Amino acid sequence: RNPVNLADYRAPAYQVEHVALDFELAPEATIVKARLQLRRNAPGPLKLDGRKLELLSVSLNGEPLGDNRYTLDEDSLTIQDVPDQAVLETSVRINPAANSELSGLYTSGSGLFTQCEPEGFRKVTFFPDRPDVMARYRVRMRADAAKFPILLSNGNKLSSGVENGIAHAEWEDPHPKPSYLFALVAADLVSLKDEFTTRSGRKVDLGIWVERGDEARCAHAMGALKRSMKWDEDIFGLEYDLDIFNIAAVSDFNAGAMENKGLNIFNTAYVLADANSATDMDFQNVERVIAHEYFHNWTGDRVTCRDWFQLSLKEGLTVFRDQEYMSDQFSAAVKRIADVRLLRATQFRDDAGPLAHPVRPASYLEINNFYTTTIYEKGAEVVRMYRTIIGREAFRRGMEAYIAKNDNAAATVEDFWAAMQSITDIDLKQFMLWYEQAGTPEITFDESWDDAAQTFTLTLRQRTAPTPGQPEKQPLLIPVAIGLLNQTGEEIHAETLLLRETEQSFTFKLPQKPGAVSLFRHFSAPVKLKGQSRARLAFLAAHDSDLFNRWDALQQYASAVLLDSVATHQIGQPFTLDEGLKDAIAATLRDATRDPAFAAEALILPMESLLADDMTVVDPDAIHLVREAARKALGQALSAEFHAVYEQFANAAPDDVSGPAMGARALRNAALSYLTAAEGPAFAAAQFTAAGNMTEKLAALTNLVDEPGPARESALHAFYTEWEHNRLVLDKWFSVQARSNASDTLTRVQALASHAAMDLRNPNRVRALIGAFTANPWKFHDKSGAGYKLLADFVLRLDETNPQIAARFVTALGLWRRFDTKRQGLMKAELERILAREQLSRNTYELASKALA
Ligand code: DPP
Ligand code: ZN
Repeated sequence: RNPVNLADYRAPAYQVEHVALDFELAPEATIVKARLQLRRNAPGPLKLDGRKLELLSVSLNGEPLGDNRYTLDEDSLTIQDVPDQAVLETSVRINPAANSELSGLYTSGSGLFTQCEPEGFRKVTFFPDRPDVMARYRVRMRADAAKFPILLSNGNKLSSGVENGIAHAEWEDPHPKPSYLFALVAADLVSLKDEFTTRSGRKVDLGIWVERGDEARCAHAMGALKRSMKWDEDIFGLEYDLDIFNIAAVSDFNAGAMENKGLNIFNTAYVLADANSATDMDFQNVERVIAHEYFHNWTGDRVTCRDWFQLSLKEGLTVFRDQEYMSDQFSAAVKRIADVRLLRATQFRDDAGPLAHPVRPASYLEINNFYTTTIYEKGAEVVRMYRTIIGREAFRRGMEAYIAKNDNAAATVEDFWAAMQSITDIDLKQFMLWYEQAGTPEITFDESWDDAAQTFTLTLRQRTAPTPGQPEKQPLLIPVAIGLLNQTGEEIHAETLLLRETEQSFTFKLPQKPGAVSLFRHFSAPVKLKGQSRARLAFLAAHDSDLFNRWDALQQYASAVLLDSVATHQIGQPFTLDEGLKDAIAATLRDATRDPAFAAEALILPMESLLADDMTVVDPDAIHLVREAARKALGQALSAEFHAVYEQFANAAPDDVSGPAMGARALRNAALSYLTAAEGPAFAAAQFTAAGNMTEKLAALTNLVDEPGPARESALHAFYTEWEHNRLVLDKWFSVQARSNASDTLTRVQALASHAAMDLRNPNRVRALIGAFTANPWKFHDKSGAGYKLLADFVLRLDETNPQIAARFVTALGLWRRFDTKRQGLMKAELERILAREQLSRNTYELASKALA
């Protein structure tokens, strides 16, 4: 098992100028003929990637090649002595029905779909399957018209029709693209159609292709697509560049969606949504993912990556773009809060464990293991920091320079950096470290006031802990957005500082001694800020004009007092509610009308996993008991206030998915959680019965499943009976049980694992059960070790069919060093059991071995 290293990058020996593909499609035996126009680019033989392909014929410049002219192994076809200009033709047979990895060409339901990123195209045909080989494609397809009436590929459609029961179609993509952006769909689908006229007047036909009966649930996705197209023109001046934009939805899909040029392929979970079956969160996810994939048309497709080490070049940038889009659609502060919550809960954890890696890794065994929150979300933070450092206007010009310079090319993160550096005088050299150094910097600070000079001095220190392979870290260039508040909480100064040194002081001349400094406003850098006193946090939670920091101060305050309670619990003392926390929650409730969505976020106590991150030895039981005790005590102490909020915000129309309506429901559901903790399941049961949409229904069910008994059973039964035939809703039925705090969660999850509706081939269903279960720290870390065993069993079963999904779950065992010795032993034993399996996939091997190292 040899790693791939960034340092070993070599340009491809041949470029492919044009590809003609011919598909005779059938689920069990598809014939793919490829005609490649080759042009020499660098010294070396012609090496084509190919996996699980049955080679039928190969010819060079029209001459069939005997098997003495090439070497064929499991992964490649190599031909020596190829002229500098040549036409290579191959013909292969593949079996999409047997493709359970869901990469390459595979069957889902009765249709055929592709997923080629990152290395799926090599399972379709022999090809230099690397992103720096960009070609123009022409695709012909033929298939049984009764089963596959719809034949789609990238670009514009040249022709289609039916002859003698055989459907045929021909597509051409005028833009050169890497093979990972190739797409093909052959299925019996129907479409919701619409159109969009770009700002220069190009009329674009839009189509969202889904199974019959699902058309009615595509309206939100279509709206999101048109909003995204307009937004990218308005904000970045980027316009769509083909006459057709299609989206096809598929039920079995490893990821969320895929940005194939002109033909995005989506997990149904990110397309289908109506108020009856989808929660507000689902609606927002559809909006976000539609935007994300659409934005890739420029940041990913027109400008692509030179190699997979540069993955964040397209993903970090495109996540940043979808974050900005979403914050323009809804509340910017609430969006920032949600993004930072995710970053801390997943990326900060990864960064602190054995799987930590830089935004641009230097080496990998299996690239599929690097579609991580570090590449995506930390990558987005890196892009955001450029903007914070050089300013919005300069950033926009930097983006223009980046696109103009790298259009139709395969770029590196240095190219992005160079574009930004080209339009600013600020020295960005040091900024490259953000791509190269893993780990989350920790920031501490000191402050002093000189009364005579009327100056305030802020000293900031940065330190990044060692990560695997990187024992020594250098100081980073960190933008620190600050606000200085006076004694009554009014802002007297705001500025963005650039921290470059390990320790650096900044002095301000001020009319008066500040009351408090608000640091890292709007989370201006992905760092951990340490050492804020509780008094300071309480003050900022009450006064900061930066809404993000106001929320964050309350979170940090709550974390501190809950962790105190964990310590008291561990020495056998009873729980007492902190008065400051009670006051802050009461103030949030009093203020709720001003911004209900913000209030809903502020009411949520820090997640168990986040509290765990701040403990030297994680005690999942104590964390859970304390957090629940706090929820209950707050619900009791502020009963009248929670009731009032619950009543006051009951008026949003069930099918209204505007920001204010979603905010009202979020706030109400936050109150419901406290009311249930304090007063039992009556409210949740009533809400379950009265619910007018899925948001209300699922929130009620989430509260009901925590308590074993008839209320839970009848609600689960009713939900199952109503939604048995809707896969996406049935996923919710699985995950709500896997997330439950009830005493019998483990046995229920075990039973659900062999439920008739459990489907190992369907990644959404597996994630709904196992992904949700690992997000339930109290149950997953049950001290019996049963949770670990259940997970490892799944990893081993899935590894045989879908290694990409299997490997993902290994990360849940990666943090074993953080636990007590008993749990450590149990977690390690499961990792060792996984590694002991013969024929383990490269995916799972890489993560399990790194987790143990
Ligand atoms: N490239 C995809 C994305 O949009 C992942 N499969 O993130
Ligand atoms: Zn993406």
